[in-house]
Amino acid sequence: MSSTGSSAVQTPKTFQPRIFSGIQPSGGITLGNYLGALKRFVEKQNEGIETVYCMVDMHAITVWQDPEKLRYATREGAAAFIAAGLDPARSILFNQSQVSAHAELGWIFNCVARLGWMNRMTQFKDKAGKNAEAASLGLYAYPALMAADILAYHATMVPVGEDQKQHLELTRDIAIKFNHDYGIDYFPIVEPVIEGAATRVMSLRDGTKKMSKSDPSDQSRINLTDDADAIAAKIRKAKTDAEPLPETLAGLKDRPEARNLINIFAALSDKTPDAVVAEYAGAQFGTFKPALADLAVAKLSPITTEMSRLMKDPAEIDRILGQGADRAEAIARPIVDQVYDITGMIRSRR
Ligand code: AQP
Repeated sequence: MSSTGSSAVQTPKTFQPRIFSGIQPSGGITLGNYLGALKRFVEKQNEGIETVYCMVDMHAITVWQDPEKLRYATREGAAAFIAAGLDPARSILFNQSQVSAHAELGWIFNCVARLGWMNRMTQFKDKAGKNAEAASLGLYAYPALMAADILAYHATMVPVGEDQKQHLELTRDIAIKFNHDYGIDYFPIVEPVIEGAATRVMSLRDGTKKMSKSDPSDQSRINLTDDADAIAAKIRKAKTDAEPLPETLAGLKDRPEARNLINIFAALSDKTPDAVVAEYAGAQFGTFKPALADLAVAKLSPITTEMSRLMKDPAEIDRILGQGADRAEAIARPIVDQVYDITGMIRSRR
């Protein structure tokens, strides 16, 4: 019997490998989301690990979303997953709000996370900006809900881009504190999986800023819905410097825009940044940018085409999300029910 006094509670000592990750439908999917997340989500599925992926619509509303646009972006995000190679029969694909376990566990974690921890979250500071008083409480609490997204599945690995590292550390802290406070080894301590050449794709207009869906400038990003001409034009106009490409990667140290384009090339071509620099050593951007544009179009166009085909049948996307939600619920419900037992909540409606 555990220290909670509930005989219903069992202590899972080992956790089967399971991957969870998500994307916000807070706008169109960008090249950053594709290289930092989607592409790698599909690789993980193909490695044969159990994979659970989610359009995190409840995270999206931490900043204002027009309801029709939110529905559209959720379907479009799901279409991007499938077009990028996700198989809804092998992976679980759903939208967060259809599985109430996320919100329920999110509340419990609001009571586990400490204000001091939340105050250190740099993404809140970045997103709330100078007018933090006007930011939603949800934006502040976002990382606790993210911890719930992951831990409601006892997920052990979370592939994300570099920007989510701090939130995953918080997820670990929440799991450790919950396990400690209730004297039970209940939640796994998750491992962030931040790998590849493009863990942080930068804005095409400013190599020190992350490429983001919500950047006011459309020129700052490549959207998965951009056509070949738009992709080529954005790469042609991408900010760079006047120097040719160096002989080695070390030569890109203080050249964030050039480094970003090399990383994008490497990630799209499944090469290392070192190999790409070696290939284009001494080249001017007048040579490198068209090569990058051709590569980006070749890799992204099939995805764009498939996305627009899938978007013609929104009912089919909703059906896939609904089926995924049923499968997600089957995993998360018993885990969250056990949390109620552990924390001393009476559940007598069975
Ligand atoms: N620029 C990026 N480079 C690499 N990975 C990225 N990710 C996001 N931007 C980049 C990764 O994509 C996944 C989903 O992110 P998200 O949609 O949950 O939210 P985000 O990180 O806040 O992405 P955006 O595009 O910047 O959205 P907005 O503008 O709405 O805030 C995550 O794994 C993330 O690391």
